[in-house]
This record gives sequence, C-alpha cells and structure tokens, in this order.
Amino acid sequence: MSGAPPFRKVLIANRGEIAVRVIRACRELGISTVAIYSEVDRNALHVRYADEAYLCGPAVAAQSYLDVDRVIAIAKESGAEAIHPGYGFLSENAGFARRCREEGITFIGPAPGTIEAMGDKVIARQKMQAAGVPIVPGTTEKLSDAEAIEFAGKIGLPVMVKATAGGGGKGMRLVHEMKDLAGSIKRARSEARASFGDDSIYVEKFVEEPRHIEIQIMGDRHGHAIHLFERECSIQRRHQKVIEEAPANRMPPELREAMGKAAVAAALAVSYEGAGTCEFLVDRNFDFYFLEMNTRVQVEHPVTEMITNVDIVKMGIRIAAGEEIGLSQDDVRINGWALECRIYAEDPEAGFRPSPGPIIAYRPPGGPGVRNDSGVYPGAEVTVYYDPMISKLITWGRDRDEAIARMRRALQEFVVKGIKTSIPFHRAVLRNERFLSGHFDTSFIDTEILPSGATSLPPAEDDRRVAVMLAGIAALRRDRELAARAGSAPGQGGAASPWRLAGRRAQMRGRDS
Ligand code: MV4
Repeated sequence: MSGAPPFRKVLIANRGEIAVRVIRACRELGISTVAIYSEVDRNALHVRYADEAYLCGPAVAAQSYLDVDRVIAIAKESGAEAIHPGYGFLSENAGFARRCREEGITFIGPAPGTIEAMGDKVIARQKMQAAGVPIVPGTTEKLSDAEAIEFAGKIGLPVMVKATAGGGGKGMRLVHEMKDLAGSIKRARSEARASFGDDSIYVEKFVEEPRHIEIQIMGDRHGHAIHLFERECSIQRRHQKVIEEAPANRMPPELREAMGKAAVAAALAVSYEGAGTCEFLVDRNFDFYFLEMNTRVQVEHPVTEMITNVDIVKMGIRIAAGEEIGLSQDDVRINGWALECRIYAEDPEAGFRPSPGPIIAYRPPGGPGVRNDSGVYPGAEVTVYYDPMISKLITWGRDRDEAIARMRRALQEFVVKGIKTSIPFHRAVLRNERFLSGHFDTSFIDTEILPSGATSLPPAEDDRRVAVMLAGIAALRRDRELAARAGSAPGQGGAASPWRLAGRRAQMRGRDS
C-alpha cells in the first residue's frame, strides 16, 4: 500500500461512533472529512471531529441521514470524491450505491450488484451453494404457501420460515408443529411486507442451539480476497449483539481453516470489494452453515483489528480507491484475544427500556489493552431518534483470560451519569461461569442471564459494596477495642478510617455512595 492519500475528501454518511471511527481512519490517511448531521446532532461528536459539517435535515432519519438526494447534494457541494456509509443507514442500500456511481462519486463498499444480490437471502444462498459454501439445508427458491408446507413436510420439523428480504432476525418464524406452519408463514409474510415491502419467504431446517460465528473478509477489484479470521457473536439479546470476541472459543484448527476458506470462496464468488462479513451457524457437531453475508463494515470490526493488527476501515477506503489489499493470507496471523462490550443507553434493570437524556458525567476507562470507540462526551445528549449504542468498549489480552480481566477492570472504571447504561448487564455476563468457560451458544442470555422469561436484570446487590461495609465494621470494632485499651476515644480527623477509605474508593468508581 502506497503513501499518497487514496482520496482528497470523503463524506461520512453516518453519525455516532462509526462516523468518528471513519473520520479517524481518513485523518490517518491524509483525507479531509465531511460530516453530515441532523438538527438534533448539531453538537454531536462526529461533527466536532470532521473538517467540515453540513446540516442534512430534521431528526427523523428518513428525512436526514437516509435522504439520498440530500446526501448526494452535500457531497457535490463540498467536493467530496467518495462517500463512506458506515453501518446501518445507507450502507446496504444498493440503490444508493448505484446513485453514487451515476453521480461520479465513489461509494466506499462493494458494487451495487453485490449489495443487491446479498440483500436477497435466496439469491445469496444460490450463489453460495454454487461456490461450494455449505448453506443451511433448505430451499433456494422463493416459495408459495403450498410449496413451503410441502417442503417442511419433506425435510421434517422444526424449520425456520424466513423472509427473503430479511436478515438479522426480522420476518423469521420457528415452527415446531405442522399445525402451526400455515399461520407462521402468514405472520412471517406480513412482518416482511411491513418491514421490507416484499413478502417472499423461504424455508430452512432449524439448527438447534447454534453458535453464531462470522468471518471478516476483505476483497479488492484486482481479484484478491482474504479473510481476517472469525468473531464469536453468540452473546445476543433479541438479535442484538451484546458481547463479541475474536477469535472464537472451541475452534479446532481444521474448522477455522475450513470456515476461512469458505468465506474467501464466498467473497470471490461475488467479486467482493472492501470489508464484508460471512455469517455462519456452527452446530453441536462443529458443522457450519452459511447464513448471510453483510456487505458493510460491522459494529464489531474492532475485535478483529485488535487480534490481526489490520486497520479494516483504512483498508476498505484504500480498496475503494482502487488499491490492492496488499496482504496475502499468510501475512495475517491471530495475535492474542479481544472482547467487545456494546454499551447501550438503556436500563437493564427496567426491561432494557431506552434511557435518553444528557450525559452529565462521562469518564471512559483506559490503560493497557483498552480501546473505547464512542460517539458521546460529557454533556452530550442521547436522543430517542437513533441507535442507543453510545460506546463500544474493547479490550485486548495475550489470551482470553487477560482480555476478560481487562474488560472487568475497564467496566469497573467506566463512569456514565445522567443516563442508565447496559454496563451492569455486561458485568453480569463477565462473571458468569459458562461465559468464563467459553462453552456457550446463542441461547446463553436466555438461559444464563435472563432465565425463565425474565425481561430485566435483577437489581444489583453489589457484593463488593457489602464486602467493603463488612470489612469496615470489623475494622471499626478493632479500632474501638484498641482505643478502649489505650484509654482514648477513636480518632475523628487525620488518619484514614476504614469508612473514609471505603467512601473514597466508591467515589473513585463514580458511585453515589
Ligand atoms: C437460524 C437459526 C437456527 N436455524 N436459522 C437469527 C438472526 C438471523 N440472522 C438468523 N437467526 C437464526 N437463524 C436456522 N436455520 C437460529 C437463529 C438465531 C440466532 C442466530 C444468530 C445469533 C443469535 C440467534 C438467536 C436466535 C436464533
């Protein structure tokens, strides 16, 4: 990879932490940056980081961050040569990528045809099957109700009825009994129609208690494709990832090799350009099945960056400018272990309800092996208009135990006041025995953290706080005894009383008491 900047100026069509992440990559590459912001994002962090910023519309995303005409107009007005879409918003919108191309602006990501093909889960399955990538057993055509019922009878229940236009769990129904099938198809269709304006469905065999393992891929327009190993994303709540890690637990070398090869075959089959991800399910027997391909940079890309030392965002930008990947598969090695906690502005003790408002105190952790990719700062306002993720806390260690110890330490240091966050939930996961053992699958949250249908985390009985108080009482008794023996009253000033020490430690952690 050469030294000259791949572009002069790039517009970042996003907000929050990912916009900041892309701006950072651009700055390192010597590229000027253009931010766009909605009316409620005037003071957002990404606006402060960019070289220029333009108002793109009102708070509602459909009229601002998703307004294609407006985004293109700002790119032209500012003289941006390329647009980075981040994730969400316009990132997997083939029409937008096509429009960029027509307007002479480089879309930083794969070709419109690739985005379109992978957005249709049936076409994706066809292409992967043709490329020799194992897919979940099921149909590779859109089905009528009668065909779906006939096929389910043939492969046997349980099955999953999935929306062709879906992905990420929307428009998806698990069916255990033949009598429920017709109703489930109907509901999957109407959900798909409402969400995607397309009610076609297909059927897959249900994979029981799978692990969700995905492979990071990079492709360039010179016919090269490599993978950057796997991420374990099984810790999810309602199809929202909560904690990711790289590499994955329980990965025999042959499985890692086979999944990596399959992902590279997938990338080559669709002439993939830029950063992408192949999602797989891995079953109890360590068989793996292609689920879907995400044609964007993902939220959890940092854990891969931490263990490979590859800057995925910078590489994606260079590839969009026509450069080669510049690394061979053998150049990429796994070094250590990384974890990511997605910190959301929501209250895990109250059904994970959104917790918008001003952040009145914000002190992120630091120190060895800690990275915090955040979209907020002290005084920033979290609104209800966008994704509630305020920060991604990433730790690296030489091995999993060290990465975990650093994450626990970093979560203890993290101070956020004014809004509730999911930090207590992360703390609960990080002390769970099964999590620590690495033996878990996608059922983890529902069986280990929120069992028997619980919708909230039990209120924090802070073990450590209790321990500190007990130690304080014991020490005070000892003090009194000593003082009584010496014939004087226990001291009030000066020397550190255990209570005062406990109080000071609690203050350092940013707690109220
Ligand atoms: C499945 C499955 C089992 N069998 N497909 C959920 C999100 C979407 N990307 C696909 N999902 C699943 N598809 C078959 N044939 C189980 C899931 C699934 C899941 C997948 C990944 C991570 C968490 C999950 C939680 C529940 C169900």
